[in-house]
Amino acid sequence: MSIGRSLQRIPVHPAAPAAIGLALALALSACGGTTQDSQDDTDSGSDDSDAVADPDADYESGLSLAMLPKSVNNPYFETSSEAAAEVVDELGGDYEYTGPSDATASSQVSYINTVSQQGTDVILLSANDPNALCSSLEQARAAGTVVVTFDSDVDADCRDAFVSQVDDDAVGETLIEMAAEQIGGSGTVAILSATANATNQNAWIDVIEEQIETNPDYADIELAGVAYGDDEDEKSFQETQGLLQANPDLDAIISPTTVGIAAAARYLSSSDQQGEVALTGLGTPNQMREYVEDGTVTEFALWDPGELGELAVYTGAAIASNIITGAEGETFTAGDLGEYTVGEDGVVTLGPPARFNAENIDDYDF
Ligand code: RAM
Repeated sequence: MSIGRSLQRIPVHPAAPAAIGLALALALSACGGTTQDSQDDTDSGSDDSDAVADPDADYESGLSLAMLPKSVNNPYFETSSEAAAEVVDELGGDYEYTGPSDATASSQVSYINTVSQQGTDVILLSANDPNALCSSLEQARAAGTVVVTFDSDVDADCRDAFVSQVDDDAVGETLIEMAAEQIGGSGTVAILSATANATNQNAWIDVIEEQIETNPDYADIELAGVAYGDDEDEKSFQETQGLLQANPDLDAIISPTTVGIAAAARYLSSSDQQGEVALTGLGTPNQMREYVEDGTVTEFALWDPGELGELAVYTGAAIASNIITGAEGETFTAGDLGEYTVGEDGVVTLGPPARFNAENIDDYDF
């Protein structure tokens, strides 16, 4: 999928918070919390080890899907959820968005257990840890629930498929390239991450570190360290302050989390280091607009979290409908997003990231 095609769809999921919040609330109350009887759909589910993919099959109607983000109250996941709810509606299914308020694996376990015990056909999960959720996910799968991770994966043995936003290398390379561009190719950078065990964050940080160590373009860049804001606004704000105090010569902060970059931008915008210390990373245009306008941030990147939510729904529904099993090479059509092929280890990848700056940020609304 090309960037252009991907981004043309963004206005379809405008983040008009009041209207969407109301629509979502109505949709969720109509679903009654997704309590589909586990006996009424014995065909779907990953425990069916004899499942054979039928690429010509239709999506089943009446499927129940639950999205479990890393934590609720994060605009990134709310955008994914709003778009996911629309697709589930189009497919004639039931949808629930549920999860903890803190981004920890231990808090996610009880939500996984609950939706599984409710007989939910498909769990769409952004994981706070690669391994700690595996035993509850295995129980869910044994009970017939299809487990699709999106955004942040678990160990490949614990789920049926992973819907990746972007290839990890592309994310890490984009992040270090933006930072290098913004500090003239040399200087000290620090990373403000989310939680220490988040699979996606750690994969991207690994790529940044490897690029700094091995890519001659970044020979003059030094990594001062990594701080963790836990995808909490206040903690991310304080960690930004800590990074700046501990590294008085810091040239740039890379924050590969939408929560972290917004909090760091808020800190920098009212500090005397605004414009002195570059800030880049992964953010939503709506959260970052004011900081691009006031000169705190030059450029950052992201993908469309709405499309990520849509693709997660189609992937989960395709497995639950036996259109695919999650094996490499299988193909399925994800509505208007088009055709996707399952890659190695059951990974389905949305597309490349896009960069946002003063020239284009007003073209986006999410
Ligand atoms: C935060 C979360 C999420 C990540 C985005 C970029 O919202 O950490 O997992 O993908 O940022």
